[in-house]
Amino acid sequence: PKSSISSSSIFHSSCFYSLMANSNGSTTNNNNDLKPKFLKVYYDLKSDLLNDPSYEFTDDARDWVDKMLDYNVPGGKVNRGLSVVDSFRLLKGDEMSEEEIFLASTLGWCIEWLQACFLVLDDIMDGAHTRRGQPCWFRVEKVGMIAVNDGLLLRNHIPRILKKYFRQKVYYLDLLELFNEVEFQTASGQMLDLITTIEGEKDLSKYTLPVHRHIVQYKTAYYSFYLPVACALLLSGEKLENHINVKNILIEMGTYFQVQDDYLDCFGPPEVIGKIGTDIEDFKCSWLVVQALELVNDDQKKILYENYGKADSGCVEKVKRLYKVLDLEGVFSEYERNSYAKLTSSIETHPSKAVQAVLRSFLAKIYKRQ
Ligand code: GRG
Ligand code: NA
Repeated sequence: PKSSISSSSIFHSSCFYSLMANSNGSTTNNNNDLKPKFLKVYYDLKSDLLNDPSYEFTDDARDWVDKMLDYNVPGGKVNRGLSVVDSFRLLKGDEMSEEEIFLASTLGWCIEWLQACFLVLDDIMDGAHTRRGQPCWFRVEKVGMIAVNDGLLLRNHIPRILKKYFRQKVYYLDLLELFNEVEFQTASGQMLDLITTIEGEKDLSKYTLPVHRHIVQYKTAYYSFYLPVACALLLSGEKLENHINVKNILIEMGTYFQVQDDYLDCFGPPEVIGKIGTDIEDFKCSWLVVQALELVNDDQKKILYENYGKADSGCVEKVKRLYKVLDLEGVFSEYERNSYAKLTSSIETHPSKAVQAVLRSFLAKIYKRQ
């Protein structure tokens, strides 16, 4: 089943990458050489896993895992992974030791491992064809449904990495619980997304604001926005239960980010968003259709029900025209202004200047997309 939530969620659009690029086209990174250092850590972690003393690899087994990891783990934008290092640097307030850079990078890669697991499994569920500019892993010759098992392996690599480098830390249990919790939230969000789009039961009346919000928060905001900062907090010796507020703020930012993604799918110029949106044709549970359903009169509702989810340019045009009539552009700018103002004021009330800096850095990245 195709995922119902608009396009592909958080950190997806190529414009997110471009907003992180400065005028020279290079990636903005206050601590100049953090990204190369981060990228190198992948090879250390892969080598640890391939030489795991508790498993006797055959040459073929080692070779498979090696290729599977290279195919699925690096090669994305690594926004989530790098966010751990960036956030930790802001929390520390000064230079990080080489050891600290390594540990922060390792936690960042654990998130990228989780991401790889999600992508491998999600592409199977979606029947997708390409991912990161190459065939989906399960489409690769000889892989097929072995990809399901590879997804499980990717997930199981995370506690092995954590055990090797964090076993002695006082926050070890908190880290394990954090990853377990976030995995549960993501899989639950994925489930809701899947069951609202069961083939043959497609029904616009299931698309409501609370459902949209629930899917976005569980399926993407926890692992994409909260998890990187939670890892950085644990690494700085903070207790997560003292940061419920930080969690709420990040979940709110993740929600806004997805709403913006939904909005741009329809209203963003293709040359800016790097793709031609197809949320309307694909019957996605986009923020736009959910807002439209709130605002329509009976005649307009009929137009929506008759034209949404049809792969026909005339139908798509009718839906877009209705969005204009309902002034969804205005509704979006209003939502954007409100959420920015709310987030800014919650950030200001936070007692720690360092935590404020972390939250502001996320805010600056996501509210500057256009
Ligand atoms: C782990 C047991 C278990 C179940 C997981 C598969 C699943 C249940 C959930 C997956 C839902 C999910 C998060 C799908 C991926 C969403 C997606 C396409 C994200 C794209 O993120 P980007 O743009 O990608 O950051 P890159 O390529 O940059 O990493
Ligand atoms: Na990424």
